[in-house]
Amino acid sequence: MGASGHTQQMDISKRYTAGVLKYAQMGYWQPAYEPKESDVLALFRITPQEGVDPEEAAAAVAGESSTATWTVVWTDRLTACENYRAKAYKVEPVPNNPLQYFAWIAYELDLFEEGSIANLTASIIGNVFSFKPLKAARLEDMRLPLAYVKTFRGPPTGIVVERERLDKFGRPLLGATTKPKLGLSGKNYGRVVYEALKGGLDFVKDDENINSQAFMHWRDRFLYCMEAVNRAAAATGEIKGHYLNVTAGTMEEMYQRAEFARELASVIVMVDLVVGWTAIQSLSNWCRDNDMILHMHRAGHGTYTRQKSHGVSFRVIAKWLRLAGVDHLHAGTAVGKLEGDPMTVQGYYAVCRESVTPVELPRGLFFRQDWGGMRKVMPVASGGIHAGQMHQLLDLFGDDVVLQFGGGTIGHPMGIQAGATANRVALEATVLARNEGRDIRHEGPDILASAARHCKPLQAALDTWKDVTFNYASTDTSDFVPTPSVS
Ligand code: RUB
Repeated sequence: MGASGHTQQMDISKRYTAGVLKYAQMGYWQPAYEPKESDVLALFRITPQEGVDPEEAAAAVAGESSTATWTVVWTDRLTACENYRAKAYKVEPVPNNPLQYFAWIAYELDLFEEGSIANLTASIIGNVFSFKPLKAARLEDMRLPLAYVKTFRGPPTGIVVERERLDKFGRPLLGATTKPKLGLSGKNYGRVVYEALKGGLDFVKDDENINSQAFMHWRDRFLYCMEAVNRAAAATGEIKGHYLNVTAGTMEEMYQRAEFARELASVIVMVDLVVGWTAIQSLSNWCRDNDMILHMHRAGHGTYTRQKSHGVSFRVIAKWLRLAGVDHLHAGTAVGKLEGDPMTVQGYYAVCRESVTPVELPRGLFFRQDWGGMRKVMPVASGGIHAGQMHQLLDLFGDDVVLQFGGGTIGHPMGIQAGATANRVALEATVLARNEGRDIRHEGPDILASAARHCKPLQAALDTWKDVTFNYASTDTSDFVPTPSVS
């Protein structure tokens, strides 16, 4: 593959003579190469154009994501080019998909600046996704060598310290996203927050698109929300929080908002993925210096993570975000309104929570990833879930997760406090049953029904939402096992 029409097959002894060589001939296909412990590894799913040899396509991805261009350049010889060239070392057909191939690529560690996701991504996903000889490309997974992992600071707080600060153990945390997403005034917004926290939730959350609009400027929101947090904490004796979204148009403005959140004694701030890698790393540093939990809403990710043939898998985004340093990360529900195959989603949770993420093909994990003691990220399950699914959520995700019910709290027929109480009682009943050794996956509906006999809000939640499902086939499923979606 090269500039089509001009491609010359040249004698390899003339490697540095001006002209066009295949990427494989330029040294980017090395099937005998054995990756080193210190290499950055990437697995791409590629769909070559008709007639393009998959090994050449893999070499082209290696070339364009490291040192190559479309033609020979003599200036290669001014560098340690044999080292700096990425090496495509394996190509294999994707199971049950004759048009696609997995291409395995190794990168020398020297190619990357320490502690910079911006730099890593500029190489790995910089050019290759627009490359004409490929119909499509997707970054499926990465292995970051320990030496590189240790150049990042990771989550500012982490799961263990978050639980200690909040004094909440042995169960998932409960949250809710304030609804409607846009339009409430500060005072009404604060009321929603108070009701949800007082009713039993641990956290309430700004939505991704709440920043500082005319109907509610950010300072009003922060003031009313923190009044709600403080009143609910006083009324319940529990530590409460509201994720104050500091997303803004400039870094200066984000710092200003974060600092006001700190002055008001918030335990947590929030930011949207759309602010970009450098802004995320800077805010993470600020959170570390200010003992603040950082909640990450993955706004926008579906534009490039969802389709299996093109883009970047969310498992890779989750790896980058753990390095960049977030404490909470929206990682999917498997049972709610948004895309999420159950095993694929469990793979994201493993990226967030394991000390060493193992290879598990059915969960989409292609590499063993040693996190080198880096703090763990609390995954957040959010999007179209309700109390009647509590047993499924606990069974799928265990304790270290925030379960967030926005509509499933605020839309409760008896009011917001009742909605929160329904979720808290459903959670505690299910955790108790699990701890007593019951099979919550199968007995869950009975466990919830008997808890509801003593809790009218839970009964109303079960009655209202019992038939609601989002039973559509997932698009991002494992290539290695079929997994039925959970409704
Ligand atoms: C939650 C909601 C959030 C999504 C984001 O509202 O819409 O913005 O959780 O998705 P509700 P994800 O609980 O009413 O559905 O968590 O997958 O990034």
